[in-house]
Amino acid sequence: MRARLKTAGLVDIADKVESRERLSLDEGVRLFETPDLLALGWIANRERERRHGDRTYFNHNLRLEATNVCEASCLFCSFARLKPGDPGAHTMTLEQVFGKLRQRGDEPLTEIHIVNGLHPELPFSYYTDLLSGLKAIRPGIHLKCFTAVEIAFFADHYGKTDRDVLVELKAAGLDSLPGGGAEIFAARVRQKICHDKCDGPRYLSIHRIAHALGMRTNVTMLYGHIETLEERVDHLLQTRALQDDTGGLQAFIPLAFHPDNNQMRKLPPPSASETLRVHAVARLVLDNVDHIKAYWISCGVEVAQTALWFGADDLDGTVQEETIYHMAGSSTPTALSTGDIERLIRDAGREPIERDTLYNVVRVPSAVGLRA
Ligand code: V47
Repeated sequence: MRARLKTAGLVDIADKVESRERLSLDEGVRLFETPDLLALGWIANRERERRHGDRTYFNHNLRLEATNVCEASCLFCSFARLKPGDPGAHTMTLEQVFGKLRQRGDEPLTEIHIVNGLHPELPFSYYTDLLSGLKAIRPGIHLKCFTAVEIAFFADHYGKTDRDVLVELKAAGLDSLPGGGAEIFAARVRQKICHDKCDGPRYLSIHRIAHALGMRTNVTMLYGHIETLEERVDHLLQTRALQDDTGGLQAFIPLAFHPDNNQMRKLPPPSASETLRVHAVARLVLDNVDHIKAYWISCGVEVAQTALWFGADDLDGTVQEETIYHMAGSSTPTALSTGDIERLIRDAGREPIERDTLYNVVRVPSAVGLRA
Protein backbone atom coordinates (compact mmCIF):
# COMPACT_ATOMS: atom_id res chain seq x y z
CA MET A 1 0.00 0.00 0.00
CA ARG A 2 2.87 2.37 0.78
CA ALA A 3 4.03 2.30 -2.82
CA ARG A 4 0.56 3.20 -3.96
CA LEU A 5 0.25 5.99 -1.40
CA LYS A 6 3.61 7.26 -2.65
CA THR A 7 2.44 7.26 -6.26
CA ALA A 8 -0.69 9.09 -5.17
CA GLY A 9 1.42 11.64 -3.27
CA LEU A 10 -0.41 10.86 -0.02
CA VAL A 11 2.31 9.26 2.14
CA ASP A 12 2.80 12.38 4.28
CA ILE A 13 -0.94 12.68 4.96
CA ALA A 14 -1.29 8.96 5.71
CA ASP A 15 1.60 9.23 8.18
CA LYS A 16 0.10 12.29 9.85
CA VAL A 17 -3.23 10.53 10.30
CA GLU A 18 -1.49 7.49 11.74
CA SER A 19 0.36 9.60 14.28
CA ARG A 20 -2.88 11.48 15.05
CA GLU A 21 -1.70 14.81 13.76
CA ARG A 22 -4.24 17.29 12.47
CA LEU A 23 -4.77 17.85 8.79
CA SER A 24 -4.68 21.40 7.41
CA LEU A 25 -6.89 23.12 4.84
CA ASP A 26 -4.33 22.42 2.10
CA GLU A 27 -4.11 18.75 3.05
CA GLY A 28 -7.89 18.41 3.02
CA VAL A 29 -7.95 19.93 -0.47
CA ARG A 30 -5.19 17.56 -1.62
CA LEU A 31 -7.27 14.62 -0.43
CA PHE A 32 -10.22 15.88 -2.47
CA GLU A 33 -7.98 16.35 -5.51
CA THR A 34 -6.26 12.98 -5.53
CA PRO A 35 -7.32 10.86 -8.51
CA ASP A 36 -6.61 7.69 -6.47
CA LEU A 37 -9.95 7.20 -4.73
CA LEU A 38 -8.89 3.82 -3.37
CA ALA A 39 -5.74 5.22 -1.77
CA LEU A 40 -7.86 7.92 -0.08
CA GLY A 41 -10.39 5.26 0.94
CA TRP A 42 -7.62 3.10 2.38
CA ILE A 43 -6.43 5.89 4.68
CA ALA A 44 -9.99 6.76 5.75
CA ASN A 45 -10.87 3.11 6.32
CA ARG A 46 -7.79 2.54 8.47
CA GLU A 47 -8.95 5.44 10.66
CA ARG A 48 -12.55 4.17 10.68
CA GLU A 49 -11.41 0.72 11.79
CA ARG A 50 -9.05 2.15 14.42
CA ARG A 51 -12.06 3.88 15.99
CA HIS A 52 -14.86 1.41 15.43
CA GLY A 53 -13.49 -1.87 14.04
CA ASP A 54 -16.29 -3.32 11.93
CA ARG A 55 -18.99 -1.82 14.13
CA THR A 56 -21.63 0.01 12.12
CA TYR A 57 -24.39 1.90 13.86
CA PHE A 58 -28.03 2.45 12.98
CA ASN A 59 -31.15 3.32 14.92
CA HIS A 60 -34.88 2.64 14.90
CA ASN A 61 -36.19 6.10 14.16
CA LEU A 62 -39.16 7.90 12.68
CA ARG A 63 -38.70 10.93 10.46
CA LEU A 64 -41.56 13.48 10.44
CA GLU A 65 -42.07 16.78 8.68
CA ALA A 66 -45.06 18.50 10.30
CA THR A 67 -45.12 21.42 7.85
CA ASN A 68 -43.41 22.25 4.56
CA VAL A 69 -44.61 25.85 4.61
CA CYS A 70 -41.40 27.86 4.62
CA GLU A 71 -40.67 31.52 4.17
CA ALA A 72 -37.03 30.89 3.21
CA SER A 73 -36.17 30.49 -0.44
CA CYS A 74 -33.24 28.05 -0.58
CA LEU A 75 -32.46 27.30 -4.22
CA PHE A 76 -31.75 23.61 -3.56
CA CYS A 77 -35.02 22.88 -1.78
CA SER A 78 -37.81 20.93 -3.47
CA PHE A 79 -39.80 20.45 -0.27
CA ALA A 80 -40.79 23.97 0.80
CA ARG A 81 -43.94 25.86 -0.16
CA LEU A 82 -43.95 29.60 0.49
CA LYS A 83 -47.43 30.07 1.95
CA PRO A 84 -50.18 28.00 3.57
CA GLY A 85 -52.64 27.14 0.78
CA ASP A 86 -50.01 27.07 -1.99
CA PRO A 87 -50.28 23.90 -4.10
CA GLY A 88 -48.51 21.07 -2.28
CA ALA A 89 -48.33 22.98 1.03
CA HIS A 90 -49.15 20.93 4.09
CA THR A 91 -49.26 21.56 7.81
CA MET A 92 -50.32 18.81 10.17
CA THR A 93 -52.44 19.49 13.18
CA LEU A 94 -50.84 18.35 16.40
CA GLU A 95 -53.36 15.49 16.53
CA GLN A 96 -52.21 14.37 13.08
CA VAL A 97 -48.58 14.36 14.24
CA PHE A 98 -49.49 12.43 17.37
CA GLY A 99 -51.49 10.02 15.18
CA LYS A 100 -48.29 9.25 13.21
CA LEU A 101 -46.64 8.11 16.42
CA ARG A 102 -49.70 6.23 17.70
CA GLN A 103 -49.89 4.38 14.34
CA ARG A 104 -46.53 2.86 15.21
CA GLY A 105 -48.17 1.02 18.10
CA ASP A 106 -45.47 -0.49 20.26
CA GLU A 107 -42.82 -0.58 17.53
CA PRO A 108 -39.54 -0.18 19.48
CA LEU A 109 -38.67 3.27 18.14
CA THR A 110 -35.99 5.14 20.04
CA GLU A 111 -35.96 8.46 18.16
CA ILE A 112 -38.24 10.90 16.38
CA HIS A 113 -36.41 13.25 14.01
CA ILE A 114 -38.48 16.29 13.00
CA VAL A 115 -37.48 18.99 10.51
CA ASN A 116 -40.00 21.60 9.35
CA GLY A 117 -40.27 24.61 7.10
CA LEU A 118 -40.11 28.12 8.61
CA HIS A 119 -43.87 28.62 8.95
CA PRO A 120 -44.82 32.30 9.37
CA GLU A 121 -48.23 31.76 10.99
CA LEU A 122 -47.95 29.06 13.66
CA PRO A 123 -47.69 30.09 17.32
CA PHE A 124 -44.60 29.07 19.30
CA SER A 125 -46.88 26.88 21.44
CA TYR A 126 -47.36 24.62 18.36
CA TYR A 127 -43.75 23.49 18.79
CA THR A 128 -43.71 23.18 22.58
CA ASP A 129 -47.03 21.31 22.52
CA LEU A 130 -45.68 19.09 19.74
CA LEU A 131 -42.71 18.07 21.88
CA SER A 132 -44.62 17.61 25.12
CA GLY A 133 -47.42 15.72 23.35
CA LEU A 134 -44.98 13.28 21.74
CA LYS A 135 -43.25 12.75 25.09
CA ALA A 136 -46.62 12.12 26.75
CA ILE A 137 -47.36 9.34 24.24
CA ARG A 138 -43.86 7.78 24.46
CA PRO A 139 -42.06 9.09 27.57
CA GLY A 140 -38.77 7.33 26.75
CA ILE A 141 -38.46 8.48 23.16
CA HIS A 142 -35.59 10.77 22.15
CA LEU A 143 -36.76 13.92 20.35
CA LYS A 144 -34.15 15.14 17.84
CA CYS A 145 -36.03 18.08 16.40
CA PHE A 146 -35.59 21.44 14.66
CA THR A 147 -32.40 22.50 12.90
CA ALA A 148 -30.39 25.51 14.04
CA VAL A 149 -32.03 27.36 11.14
CA GLU A 150 -35.44 26.73 12.70
CA ILE A 151 -34.17 27.78 16.14
CA ALA A 152 -32.89 31.08 14.66
CA PHE A 153 -36.24 31.59 12.92
CA PHE A 154 -38.18 30.96 16.17
CA ALA A 155 -35.99 33.50 17.96
CA ASP A 156 -36.47 36.20 15.32
CA HIS A 157 -40.13 35.46 14.70
CA TYR A 158 -41.30 35.19 18.30
CA GLY A 159 -38.94 37.87 19.72
CA LYS A 160 -36.76 35.60 21.88
CA THR A 161 -33.04 34.97 22.14
CA ASP A 162 -31.60 31.82 20.58
CA ARG A 163 -30.79 30.62 24.09
CA ASP A 164 -34.32 31.22 25.40
CA VAL A 165 -35.79 29.30 22.46
CA LEU A 166 -33.55 26.33 23.24
CA VAL A 167 -34.28 26.52 26.98
CA GLU A 168 -38.06 26.56 26.37
CA LEU A 169 -37.95 23.75 23.82
CA LYS A 170 -35.75 21.68 26.11
CA ALA A 171 -38.23 22.16 28.95
CA ALA A 172 -40.98 20.92 26.61
CA GLY A 173 -39.05 17.73 25.76
CA LEU A 174 -36.39 18.53 23.16
CA ASP A 175 -33.39 16.21 23.60
CA SER A 176 -31.03 17.10 20.76
CA LEU A 177 -30.70 19.01 17.49
CA PRO A 178 -30.33 17.38 14.08
CA GLY A 179 -27.65 18.69 11.74
CA GLY A 180 -29.79 20.09 8.92
CA GLY A 181 -29.48 23.61 7.62
CA ALA A 182 -25.67 23.74 7.64
CA GLU A 183 -25.38 23.52 3.83
CA ILE A 184 -21.92 25.12 3.28
CA PHE A 185 -20.85 27.64 5.91
CA ALA A 186 -18.95 29.91 3.47
CA ALA A 187 -20.77 33.25 3.09
CA ARG A 188 -20.18 33.27 -0.70
CA VAL A 189 -22.16 30.04 -1.13
CA ARG A 190 -24.87 30.87 1.40
CA GLN A 191 -25.42 34.23 -0.26
CA LYS A 192 -26.16 32.41 -3.52
CA ILE A 193 -28.12 29.35 -2.42
CA CYS A 194 -29.82 30.31 0.86
CA HIS A 195 -29.41 34.03 1.44
CA ASP A 196 -32.51 34.52 3.62
CA LYS A 197 -31.85 32.09 6.44
CA CYS A 198 -29.50 31.90 9.40
CA ASP A 199 -25.84 32.33 8.40
CA GLY A 200 -22.92 30.04 9.22
CA PRO A 201 -21.69 31.82 12.39
CA ARG A 202 -25.21 31.80 13.89
CA TYR A 203 -25.74 28.12 13.00
CA LEU A 204 -22.54 27.27 14.84
CA SER A 205 -23.41 29.56 17.74
CA ILE A 206 -26.80 27.84 18.20
CA HIS A 207 -25.06 24.46 18.33
CA ARG A 208 -22.63 25.91 20.86
CA ILE A 209 -25.52 27.10 23.05
CA ALA A 210 -27.28 23.72 22.74
CA HIS A 211 -24.08 22.01 23.89
CA ALA A 212 -23.79 24.38 26.86
CA LEU A 213 -27.37 23.42 27.80
CA GLY A 214 -26.37 19.75 27.80
CA MET A 215 -27.82 18.77 24.43
CA ARG A 216 -25.89 16.89 21.77
CA THR A 217 -26.13 17.88 18.10
CA ASN A 218 -25.09 16.77 14.61
CA VAL A 219 -23.68 18.80 11.72
CA THR A 220 -24.38 18.19 8.02
CA MET A 221 -22.76 19.42 4.80
CA LEU A 222 -24.68 19.76 1.53
CA TYR A 223 -22.17 19.01 -1.25
CA GLY A 224 -22.14 18.69 -5.01
CA HIS A 225 -23.57 22.07 -6.10
CA ILE A 226 -21.62 25.35 -6.42
CA GLU A 227 -19.15 24.93 -3.57
CA THR A 228 -15.37 24.78 -4.13
CA LEU A 229 -13.14 22.14 -2.56
CA GLU A 230 -11.66 24.84 -0.30
CA GLU A 231 -15.16 25.74 0.89
CA ARG A 232 -15.88 22.10 1.70
CA VAL A 233 -12.70 21.79 3.74
CA ASP A 234 -13.38 25.14 5.43
CA HIS A 235 -16.80 23.74 6.44
CA LEU A 236 -15.08 20.73 7.97
CA LEU A 237 -12.56 22.94 9.78
CA GLN A 238 -15.28 25.16 11.25
CA THR A 239 -17.07 22.04 12.46
CA ARG A 240 -13.82 20.74 13.97
CA ALA A 241 -13.20 24.07 15.75
CA LEU A 242 -16.67 23.97 17.33
CA GLN A 243 -16.06 20.42 18.50
CA ASP A 244 -12.68 21.42 20.00
CA ASP A 245 -14.51 23.98 22.11
CA THR A 246 -17.57 22.01 23.23
CA GLY A 247 -17.25 18.27 22.47
CA GLY A 248 -21.02 18.26 21.89
CA LEU A 249 -21.13 16.93 18.32
CA GLN A 250 -22.03 13.32 17.82
CA ALA A 251 -22.03 12.77 14.09
CA PHE A 252 -21.17 14.52 10.85
CA ILE A 253 -23.42 13.82 7.88
CA PRO A 254 -22.47 14.62 4.28
CA LEU A 255 -25.65 15.22 2.24
CA ALA A 256 -25.52 14.73 -1.54
CA PHE A 257 -27.29 17.46 -3.50
CA HIS A 258 -30.43 16.21 -5.33
CA PRO A 259 -31.39 18.38 -8.29
CA ASP A 260 -34.99 17.41 -9.13
CA ASN A 261 -37.82 19.94 -8.77
CA ASN A 262 -35.75 22.81 -7.43
CA GLN A 263 -34.11 25.97 -8.75
CA MET A 264 -30.72 24.30 -9.17
CA ARG A 265 -32.11 21.51 -11.35
CA LYS A 266 -29.65 22.24 -14.16
CA LEU A 267 -26.76 20.95 -12.04
CA PRO A 268 -25.90 17.24 -12.22
CA PRO A 269 -26.08 15.28 -8.96
CA PRO A 270 -22.74 14.32 -7.39
CA SER A 271 -21.38 10.96 -8.57
CA ALA A 272 -20.86 7.91 -6.36
CA SER A 273 -17.08 8.55 -6.40
CA GLU A 274 -17.62 12.09 -5.18
CA THR A 275 -19.85 10.83 -2.38
CA LEU A 276 -17.24 8.28 -1.27
CA ARG A 277 -14.56 10.97 -1.43
CA VAL A 278 -16.57 13.36 0.78
CA HIS A 279 -17.17 10.71 3.45
CA ALA A 280 -13.47 9.77 3.41
CA VAL A 281 -12.18 13.34 3.68
CA ALA A 282 -14.70 14.11 6.44
CA ARG A 283 -13.44 11.08 8.40
CA LEU A 284 -9.85 12.27 8.10
CA VAL A 285 -10.28 16.01 8.74
CA LEU A 286 -12.80 15.63 11.59
CA ASP A 287 -10.37 13.97 13.97
CA ASN A 288 -12.50 14.95 16.99
CA VAL A 289 -15.94 13.78 15.81
CA ASP A 290 -16.70 10.15 16.61
CA HIS A 291 -19.17 9.27 13.87
CA ILE A 292 -19.48 9.84 10.13
CA LYS A 293 -22.94 9.00 8.91
CA ALA A 294 -23.73 7.77 5.40
CA TYR A 295 -27.40 8.78 5.20
CA TRP A 296 -28.77 6.10 2.87
CA ILE A 297 -31.74 8.26 1.84
CA SER A 298 -29.35 10.89 0.48
CA CYS A 299 -26.52 8.84 -1.02
CA GLY A 300 -28.48 5.73 -1.99
CA VAL A 301 -28.41 2.35 -0.31
CA GLU A 302 -25.60 0.84 -2.41
CA VAL A 303 -23.30 3.84 -2.09
CA ALA A 304 -24.02 4.02 1.66
CA GLN A 305 -22.92 0.38 1.96
CA THR A 306 -19.70 1.18 0.09
CA ALA A 307 -19.12 4.30 2.22
CA LEU A 308 -18.76 1.93 5.19
CA TRP A 309 -15.28 1.20 3.67
CA PHE A 310 -14.59 4.90 3.02
CA GLY A 311 -14.77 6.30 6.54
CA ALA A 312 -18.47 6.02 7.46
CA ASP A 313 -19.55 3.99 10.51
CA ASP A 314 -23.26 4.86 10.70
CA LEU A 315 -26.23 4.54 8.35
CA ASP A 316 -28.83 6.65 10.25
CA GLY A 317 -31.96 4.55 10.71
CA THR A 318 -35.26 3.20 9.52
CA VAL A 319 -36.52 6.76 8.75
CA GLN A 320 -40.00 5.75 7.52
CA GLU A 321 -41.68 9.02 6.44
CA GLU A 322 -39.06 11.03 4.53
CA THR A 323 -40.17 13.62 1.96
CA ILE A 324 -37.35 16.22 1.57
CA TYR A 325 -35.18 13.91 -0.55
CA HIS A 326 -38.00 12.13 -2.29
CA MET A 327 -39.41 15.44 -3.53
CA ALA A 328 -35.88 16.23 -4.79
CA GLY A 329 -35.61 13.03 -6.81
CA SER A 330 -34.23 10.39 -4.42
CA SER A 331 -35.07 6.92 -5.70
CA THR A 332 -34.28 5.16 -2.42
CA PRO A 333 -37.08 3.45 -0.52
CA THR A 334 -38.80 5.78 1.98
CA ALA A 335 -38.31 3.28 4.79
CA LEU A 336 -36.14 0.31 5.70
CA SER A 337 -36.88 -2.14 8.49
CA THR A 338 -34.24 -2.80 11.13
CA GLY A 339 -33.86 -6.25 9.56
CA ASP A 340 -33.19 -4.64 6.15
CA ILE A 341 -30.50 -2.38 7.64
CA GLU A 342 -28.87 -5.26 9.51
CA ARG A 343 -28.70 -7.25 6.27
CA LEU A 344 -27.26 -4.30 4.33
CA ILE A 345 -24.53 -3.83 6.92
CA ARG A 346 -23.65 -7.54 7.08
CA ASP A 347 -23.75 -7.75 3.30
CA ALA A 348 -21.18 -4.92 3.21
CA GLY A 349 -18.94 -7.02 5.48
CA ARG A 350 -19.54 -5.01 8.65
CA GLU A 351 -21.21 -5.69 12.00
CA PRO A 352 -24.56 -4.02 12.74
CA ILE A 353 -25.13 -2.38 16.11
CA GLU A 354 -28.50 -0.85 16.93
CA ARG A 355 -27.87 2.34 18.89
CA ASP A 356 -30.00 5.05 20.40
CA THR A 357 -29.51 8.71 19.44
CA LEU A 358 -26.71 9.11 21.98
CA TYR A 359 -24.88 6.01 20.68
CA ASN A 360 -25.77 3.82 23.64
CA VAL A 361 -26.02 0.24 22.38
CA VAL A 362 -29.66 -0.89 22.20
CA ARG A 363 -29.12 -4.29 20.60
CA VAL A 364 -26.27 -6.22 19.03
CA PRO A 365 -28.04 -8.30 16.39
CA SER A 366 -25.13 -10.75 16.12
CA ALA A 367 -22.03 -10.85 18.25
CA VAL A 368 -20.26 -13.31 15.94
CA GLY A 369 -17.11 -11.89 14.41
CA LEU A 370 -17.20 -8.59 16.32
CA ARG A 371 -13.80 -7.00 16.67
CA ALA A 372 -12.90 -5.22 19.89
O1 V47 B 1 -31.29 20.87 5.99
C1 V47 B 1 -32.71 19.90 1.36
C2 V47 B 1 -30.93 19.07 2.95
C3 V47 B 1 -31.43 18.63 5.11
C4 V47 B 1 -32.00 19.04 -0.50
O2 V47 B 1 -28.89 15.15 12.06
C5 V47 B 1 -31.16 18.63 0.55
O3 V47 B 1 -28.97 12.99 12.09
C6 V47 B 1 -29.91 17.44 -0.93
O4 V47 B 1 -30.43 17.49 7.90
N1 V47 B 1 -30.66 17.80 -1.99
C7 V47 B 1 -32.36 17.84 6.02
N2 V47 B 1 -30.13 17.84 0.33
C8 V47 B 1 -31.82 16.45 6.32
C9 V47 B 1 -30.87 16.45 7.49
C10 V47 B 1 -30.46 15.19 8.14
C11 V47 B 1 -30.58 14.00 7.50
C12 V47 B 1 -30.21 12.82 8.16
C13 V47 B 1 -29.74 12.85 9.45
C14 V47 B 1 -29.61 14.07 10.09
C15 V47 B 1 -29.13 14.10 11.50
C16 V47 B 1 -29.96 15.25 9.44
O5 V47 B 1 -31.57 18.17 3.80
C17 V47 B 1 -31.67 20.09 4.94
C18 V47 B 1 -30.84 20.38 3.69
O6 V47 B 1 -29.50 20.60 4.05
N3 V47 B 1 -31.62 19.20 1.66
N4 V47 B 1 -32.97 19.80 0.04
C19 V47 B 1 -31.71 18.61 -1.82
N5 V47 B 1 -32.45 18.98 -2.87
